[in-house]
Amino acid sequence: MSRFKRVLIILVSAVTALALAVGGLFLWLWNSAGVSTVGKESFGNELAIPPLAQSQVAKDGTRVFDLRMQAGETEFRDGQSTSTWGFNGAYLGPTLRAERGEKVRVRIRNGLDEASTVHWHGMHLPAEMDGGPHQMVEAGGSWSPHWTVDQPAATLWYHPHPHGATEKHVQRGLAGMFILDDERSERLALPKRYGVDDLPVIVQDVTFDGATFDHGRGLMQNAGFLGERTLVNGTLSPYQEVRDELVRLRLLNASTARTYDFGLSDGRAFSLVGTDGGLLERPARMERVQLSPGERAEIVVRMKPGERTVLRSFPQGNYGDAWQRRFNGGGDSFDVLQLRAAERLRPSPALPARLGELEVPAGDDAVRARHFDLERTGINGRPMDMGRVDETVTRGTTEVWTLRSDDGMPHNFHVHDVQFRVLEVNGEAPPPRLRGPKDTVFVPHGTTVKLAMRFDGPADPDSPYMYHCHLLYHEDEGMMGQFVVVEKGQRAGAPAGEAGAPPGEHRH
Ligand SMILES: [Cu+2]
Repeated sequence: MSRFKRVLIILVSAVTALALAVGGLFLWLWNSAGVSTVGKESFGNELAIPPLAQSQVAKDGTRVFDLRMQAGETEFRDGQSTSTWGFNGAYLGPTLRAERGEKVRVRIRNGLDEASTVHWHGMHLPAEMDGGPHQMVEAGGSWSPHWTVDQPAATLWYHPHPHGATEKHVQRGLAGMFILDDERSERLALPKRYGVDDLPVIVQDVTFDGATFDHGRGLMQNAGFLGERTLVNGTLSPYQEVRDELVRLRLLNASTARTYDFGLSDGRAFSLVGTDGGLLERPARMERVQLSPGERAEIVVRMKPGERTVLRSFPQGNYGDAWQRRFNGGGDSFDVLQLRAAERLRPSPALPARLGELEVPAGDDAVRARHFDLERTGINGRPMDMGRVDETVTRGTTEVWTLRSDDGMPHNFHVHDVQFRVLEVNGEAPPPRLRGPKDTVFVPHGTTVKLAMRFDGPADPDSPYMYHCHLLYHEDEGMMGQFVVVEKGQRAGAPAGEAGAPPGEHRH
């Protein structure tokens, strides 16, 4: 054999071996990327129900709550203690509850050893009370935001929002529900006994490494952290006894990057009665409701005596291409919560045919259109800058905002202060699950979403509200922008560039 032939054979063998190795590595990555807990959960733990927060009513009628951010230890599994953070406890926080028209004040103390914030997700309130990255609460410090509840009954939530560290603070356990009531919601024949037939369902995904949380991201996971299991209200493998024919689940996706498509394991339909910002006009029957991080849905499930069914998250058809479904969680499935009906169930009244009027604008009176290109590297090509106001909005006006996501990965979009109406998804009327008041909307790759929202103030040219991707890894990386609400003709001020820094002293 000539020397040339020998070299050629060696080269071809080497290239073949390399190709096989790369192919094998890819196959291994592909096969190890998907996650499913369907059929694997034992449902051995009774669901924890976050306590309703205590409050006092001050002389001027203000309802006052106390929240303390603190570090602690949580036993998610017997005998294994995990370091966690929580409000008034080791993990998550109590459920705050207030009525429309009430004045509320929340006295927050930061008992952690680092600065954080508390943001009221979905709440209509003055920008300086919003708890965004400009309202930092130093370690050991306190903050006492107050406002008047001026929006319909809804399932809102609270969580930290420190720029660049939100993912970490939420993952460690800082999150809680904030339920609003109003005259209509109190009158309607909906299940409403908290913890009995009206259940908070806070869903988070986690991975454990021994007793500790493993917050590492997989090789191809550009959506952010995707956990291997789910928790509900901090309970692993949970079950809930149901003693009523109808049970209302207030679903909150408090995961940092994972989108779920919730349904029941036996395929039964349920009634969607509320979205992020409150009740729909009428209940909508469906078998699935998709929730990206930060979104909520209130569903009512009908149970038969003695039966069991499981709240499940199913693989998602609209999530993106095969690559995204595989590596970014769209193909994953989870058995989330088992419902166990008692042998005898209390009869529940039929659901009302009408729930009420939507207060979100239809968009026909919009005075301004804005466009937002959603890219991981920044919105409209610009990464977040604390000292830059991106959009200036006139108080008392309606606007139409168009979102476009086209960079290959899933995103969503959350706007502070307002609830919006989804007008269109890819040029068509939105599906029923998007027809209620919303503050967060899923925008998978290749999607255009059109929203209408009204900015009723108050005006504050110096304090911005945020809009951002609520996949917290993206948000922390800079997929966020700022808007201020001003009086007609007024100009935006200069927000502090860094927390605590006076205007004009921006650090870059
Ligand atoms: Cu994103």
